[in-house]
Amino acid sequence: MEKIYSRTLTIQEDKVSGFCPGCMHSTVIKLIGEVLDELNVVDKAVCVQGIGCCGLHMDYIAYDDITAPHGRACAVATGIKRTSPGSLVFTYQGDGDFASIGLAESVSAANRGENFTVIFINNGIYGMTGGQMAPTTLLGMKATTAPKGRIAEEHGYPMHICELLDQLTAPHYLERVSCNTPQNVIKTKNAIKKAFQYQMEGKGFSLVEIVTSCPTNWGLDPLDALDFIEQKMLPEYPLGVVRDKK
Ligand SMILES: Cc1ncc(C[n+]2csc(CCOP(=O)(O)OP(=O)(O)O)c2C)c(N)n1
Repeated sequence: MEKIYSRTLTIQEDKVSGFCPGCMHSTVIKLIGEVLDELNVVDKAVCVQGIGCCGLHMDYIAYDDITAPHGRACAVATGIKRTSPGSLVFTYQGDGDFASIGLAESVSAANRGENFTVIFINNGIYGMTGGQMAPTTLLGMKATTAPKGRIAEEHGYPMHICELLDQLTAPHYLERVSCNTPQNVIKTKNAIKKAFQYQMEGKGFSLVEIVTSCPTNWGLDPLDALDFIEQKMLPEYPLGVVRDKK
């Protein structure tokens, strides 16, 4: 059972997680809860949720949140942060949401240097709708819309969001992390904390890309999915800081 953080920081245990076994959304939202708690900003937090499995987390964590139309979380977050600059605003978006349907809004917000944080969940697939190809799907990786695997000539290449945004002048902090090992979970937490601190200091746009698993749609059991991250995802999506203006 997941621990649930409420705005008063009590832990509710009356809900059972709806995430699939091995899904890392639950790991990431727990880290977000811990960071908000440690920074003492739970009451200031506003989460703008993307559409997808990421949105399920509104049932488990009780900060203020709003669900944006598919892909438009960065546009909604822009409005919230500009009208409520004292809030700690972050989007929580999958790769289908941020990098595909919402790419224009995502890149535009980054280019404007909006002072909010993006938590970008790269699981290489559209999770909620059953495993369609995302911009982040690996070459050769099967998806329901690419049953023979992704082919570069037909579908293009995996999209590297941190590196793409690194072409822009405005973003303050871009880092890619993962949750496939305990050490990497700690690094993920540190990256989320750093991004939130930068926002509180008024530094502008930050994005933390988290390479995660989707065992259900990858057709793997949770432990094999960890191996898949290590052997296939991380060579394509190397971990580390892509930009940190400090
Ligand atoms: C405008 C619109 N188009 C399509 C959908 C269907 N839809 C719901 S979730 C989803 C995929 C989300 O995938 P991703 O952003 O990768 O998140 P995940 O489920 O993997 O966390 C899609 C296409 C929708 N709800 N609204």
